[in-house]
Amino acid sequence: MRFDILSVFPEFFSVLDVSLVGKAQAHGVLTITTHDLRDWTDDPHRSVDDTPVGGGAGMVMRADVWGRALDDVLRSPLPSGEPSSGETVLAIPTPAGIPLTQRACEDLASSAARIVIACGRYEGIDARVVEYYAAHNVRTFEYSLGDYVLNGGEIAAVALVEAVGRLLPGVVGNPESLVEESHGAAGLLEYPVFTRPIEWRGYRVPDVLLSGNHREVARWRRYRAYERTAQRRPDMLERIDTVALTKRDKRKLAELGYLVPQGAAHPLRMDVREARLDDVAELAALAARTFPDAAPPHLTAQSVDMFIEEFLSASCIAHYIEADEWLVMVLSDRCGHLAGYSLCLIPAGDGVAGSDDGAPAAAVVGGRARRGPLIELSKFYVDRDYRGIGAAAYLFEGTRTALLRRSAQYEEPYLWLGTNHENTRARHAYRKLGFSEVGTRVFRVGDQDNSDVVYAMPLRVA
Ligand code: 6GU
Repeated sequence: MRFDILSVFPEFFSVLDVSLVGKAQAHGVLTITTHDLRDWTDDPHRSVDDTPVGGGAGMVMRADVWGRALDDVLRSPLPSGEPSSGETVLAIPTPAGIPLTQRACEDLASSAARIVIACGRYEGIDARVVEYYAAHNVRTFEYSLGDYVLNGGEIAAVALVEAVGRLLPGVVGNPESLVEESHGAAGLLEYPVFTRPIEWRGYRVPDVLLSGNHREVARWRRYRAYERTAQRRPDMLERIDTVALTKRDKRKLAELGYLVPQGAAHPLRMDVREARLDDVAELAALAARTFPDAAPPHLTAQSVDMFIEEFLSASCIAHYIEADEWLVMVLSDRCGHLAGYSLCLIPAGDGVAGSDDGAPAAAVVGGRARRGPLIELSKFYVDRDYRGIGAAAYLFEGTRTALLRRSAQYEEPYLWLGTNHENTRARHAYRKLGFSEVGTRVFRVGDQDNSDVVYAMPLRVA
């Protein structure tokens, strides 16, 4: 590949003579020619700029000078021996360009035979220059390195040569190191890397990397990549492809707030937050469609409807949201669509919530006696498409955190719930969330009685 760089500072590009790009030049994999734009000026001052038409600060680079320079450079032949296949691309660094991406660099590396880089200074190049060449069958590419301003395009030209050049065959010694890197095919930032010494200033390399278990190492790296990407580049995480994700991958992403519901092509960023009054309509609809899912088969539709009418109507939900003793948490996307909710009854002081409903006031779990309130998890529902993907664990964690904030002054607050004994899916899920079975109760839905299992757990994780 051939690069031609035009600039008023051609001496700037001596950096390209060192390192891998320098070696690639020495081996003939790529050729870099720099050109002094002032060679195409036609006045004694060798001036390349003028004041902006229409007024304003700064100077603009002249179209006539750039036109003469680019005509010559674009017309000059490729060095002999190079395949003439591939396009010539006119690349123009500018903070007003499209962000330079790894995909764009890959595309240039595979499709371009020559890249001519026109480095502007001052306020940029007269806009007619790029317009003219685009109209005359030259592929143009106005690109930016990021959302900040440099004094000129030279740094960005060096960046383009290196980012494209390293993708050419033979530039990077081990092509495998191009596979698992940031901005690679997976669309994630790269996981953290380590080398010897294993222990350095009291910091140890993570043990899993020393285990020799390749599956575990691969999983550990994938999860660290998820975490990093979630923290630093959430925009990237929302674009990853979900088809190859395992159930465990989806659960890991859910912990980070990125849910992959049934059929979703990309993860969806969701929050667990307290419900607001503007959630009422959506929340009432969610509550009405999820409540029957947990009801045992012998319950009649009429009993279920009576229950929803009495306890889950929009006006009930508005009351739960407004009343201090109730905490309503929702699993919500950024458009306010709700995929799950929890409803907790918080007793006054270190009292018991739901003593008439079978609260296990005397229960001790894991040898940890209750010293604080016994809170009732009265409702805990996740929409159908969000089951089995870690959404419940994410909603529960958000609920637990909110409850801990509310009972921060107590040493050992407890949480309890009742669920129908036939609902094995829910019972399994509650055990996985950390609950233990502590008793039974009778729970009335409409005019029918149900036998429930009662679960409890300390709110603080051990
Ligand atoms: Cl490509 N040029 C200039 N002048 N500033 C920039 C840039 C390019 N990318 C980010 N800032």
